[in-house]
Amino acid sequence: MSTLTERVAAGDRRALAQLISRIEREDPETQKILAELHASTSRASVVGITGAPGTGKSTLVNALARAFRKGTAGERPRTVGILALDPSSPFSGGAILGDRIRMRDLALDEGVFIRSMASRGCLGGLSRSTFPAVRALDAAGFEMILIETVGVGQDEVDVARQADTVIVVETPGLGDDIQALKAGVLEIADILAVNKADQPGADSAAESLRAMLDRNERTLDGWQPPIMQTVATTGKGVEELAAAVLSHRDHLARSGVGERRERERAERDLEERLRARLFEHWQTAGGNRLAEAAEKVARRECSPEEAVRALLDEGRLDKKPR
Ligand SMILES: Nc1nc2c(ncn2[C@@H]2O[C@H](COP(=O)(O)OP(=O)(O)O)[C@@H](O)[C@H]2O)c(=O)[nH]1
Ligand SMILES: [Mg+2]
Repeated sequence: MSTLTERVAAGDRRALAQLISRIEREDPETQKILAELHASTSRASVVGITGAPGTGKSTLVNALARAFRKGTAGERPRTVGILALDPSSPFSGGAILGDRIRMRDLALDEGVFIRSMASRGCLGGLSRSTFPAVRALDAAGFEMILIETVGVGQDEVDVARQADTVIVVETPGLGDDIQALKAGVLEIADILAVNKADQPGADSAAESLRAMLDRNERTLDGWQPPIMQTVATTGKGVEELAAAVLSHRDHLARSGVGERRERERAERDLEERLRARLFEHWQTAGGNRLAEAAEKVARRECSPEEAVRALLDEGRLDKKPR
């Protein structure tokens, strides 16, 4: 077992930071380390926080982390890992002073690990390194893992798939704009937070969201997504939000939905890995004339069906799939 594995499993923060950097660089060595760490994972609750820029996600993540650290409503304090996938996040240093000050004590807390992950302008690269980073945080013993993602695109949906609980953050004053919300947003929400509830229109925003949720057809798995009002800057409503996250976690455990999702996640993950490996295998077995075949298909010299048959013959796998 590599020493980095042992150090991460023992909760060594520097080792954890190193491992996440390696994950970001897609260092092939991380495959082995993550494999070794696998048995130490799966104690953490993964919470995705998503919503449009400026809705207060970073501030809310900061406030939520404090609430979990303190322990709310008879709950014990928990350790918190934060992954900020938002390049403008105060966690990444790009913030106005007041926000940075608010985050400072958190950064000094030994029970909190904050990491911002750059996307390097590579779509999909974001979520590719996010999941391994979550595994690393989990293996290092962080109990609540908060992932901040910006906007709601495919990346966010992918990240949401990896999360146990998704909080979608909205703000008051949505008015009719709320109709413009992408349907996908509500589909992934386990909890809705109307943040900036100190501003006018919070109640009506909450009502509109409720109406939309009720119309929305989705598999609820026995869970009715609560709509919480929060003021992230003062912490108002944040303990309640933290309690809702824990109550969703309990629901996942009690109903068996959590286990089912974990199995489905593992299956998707294995399928992806298998596809990649089979493709590699085929390529190294001589199936490297993809471009040539594509040209023939484009020139109508052969059909895609024929091309695939020929390509499979070229890159014949030792064992044919049954
Ligand atoms: N009035 C008010 N401002 C807030 C609240 N939460 C966050 N903000 C402010 O909104 C701005 C954007 O917050 P930020 O957390 O960076 O939003 P993000 O882009 O969604 O991560 C910052 O200036 C925050 O101080 C809130 O509940 N009420
Ligand atoms: Mg942010």
